[in-house]
Amino acid sequence: MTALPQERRLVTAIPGPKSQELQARRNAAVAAGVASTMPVFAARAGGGILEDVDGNRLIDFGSGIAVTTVGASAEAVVRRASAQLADFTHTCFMVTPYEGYVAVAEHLAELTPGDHAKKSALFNSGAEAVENAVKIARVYTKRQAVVVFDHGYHGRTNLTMALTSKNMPYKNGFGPFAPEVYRVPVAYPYRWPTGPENCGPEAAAQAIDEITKQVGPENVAAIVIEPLLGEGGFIEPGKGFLPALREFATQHGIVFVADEIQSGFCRTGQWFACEDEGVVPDLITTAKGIAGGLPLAAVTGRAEMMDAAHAGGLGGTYGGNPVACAGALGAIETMKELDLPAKARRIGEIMHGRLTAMAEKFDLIGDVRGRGAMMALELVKDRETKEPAPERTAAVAKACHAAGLVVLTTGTYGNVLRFLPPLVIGEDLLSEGLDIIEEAFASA
Ligand code: PLZ
Repeated sequence: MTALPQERRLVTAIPGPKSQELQARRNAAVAAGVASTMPVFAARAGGGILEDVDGNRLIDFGSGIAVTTVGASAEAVVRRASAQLADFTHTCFMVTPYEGYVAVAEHLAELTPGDHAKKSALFNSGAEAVENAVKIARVYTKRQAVVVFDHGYHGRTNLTMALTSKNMPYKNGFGPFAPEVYRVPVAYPYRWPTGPENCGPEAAAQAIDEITKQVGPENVAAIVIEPLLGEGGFIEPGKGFLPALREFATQHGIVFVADEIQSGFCRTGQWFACEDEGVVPDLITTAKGIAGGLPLAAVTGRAEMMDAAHAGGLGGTYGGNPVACAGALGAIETMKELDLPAKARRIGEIMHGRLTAMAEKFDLIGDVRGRGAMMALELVKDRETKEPAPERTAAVAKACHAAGLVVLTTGTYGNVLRFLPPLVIGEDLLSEGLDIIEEAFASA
């Protein structure tokens, strides 16, 4: 296997003829409900580059939605997963277990916040991990209510649709949704009525008041929150918000669940985003970055909570598949060897500097935010009214795509450009990607 050259290269228009051919086949064979950001078909990917079937090489600022943190063909992931493939693909951990699953659980206990005794259960997708965190919290507390937040995203299965705040495209027409889910305000500094300074404590007081008055803390099994909200628009809750909710959960015997599926595994410059304010969750859900692109997810948490479910109460045919576990061991090895939390902080520094400078030049940019390699721009029609600018956000993204840069949009109002490069991207590619973004703003 030859290494993929780490250079942007455009040899056709985007999409090229081969991608267009595949797109026609796709339109005939693949359900319309499954959409794609770009109509460009992948051939190879690695480092900071994604090569398409026409030979174009795109700079990757998406990582397949925050998954390929170590790159899409990291040496240790490929080596370990390939060896595992040759040994055996599957036995089912619930039939005859294997070491890789145990080793991943051991790493999760070591890497996640808190020095209490921890255990893990492995699953296939982020949504499945969140569903299982709720099952565990309910069986442990013998309570039913689950509290979630404005702008929160937790998945597309029935329960996780209920936990997710945004109707289009995630929920519209797909109800009825699971009961006993309660949504309260989140500390969104850019849009907090009294300003970003007061946002954390005020939003926490409001959320706690609503939980107390509308649900009753004694009925709440779990508070589920993304420490840095992903699909909602890369919202960093105002300082003090997460610690206040953590404290409230402790006072009332509520299980505090950090959904670190998007923000975890080095992405924000720490192993987990909740470390930023020293918040130690009871349960933590992980997926995406955990296994270098192979499908794996986990719930990790306090041993007494994780052990609350009866034997046979948790599981699934493929959960903790041996090839995915081998991939995770390769990804974790890479993160440690290359010190990827430090790499994410370095990426964050470079991006923050460049994006802040762009915000001084272009009025369209209302807010620059994020941490590490999880950065975003919120685009507004008017800086006073902060009216969201989703059409112009789509236009800037489209201009980036045409120039050979993969970028994603996000946010409740569809007006956020988000940047999630692989942490192994070279600094030259990183700044070239930022040049493309700047040019896209200039032309928008
Ligand atoms: N929790 C915080 O970010 C997945 C969704 C993409 P799955 N985010 C990307 C889409 O449009 O489907 C996510 C997340 C957080 C849960 C999930 C769900 O993870 O692996 O997609 O099920």
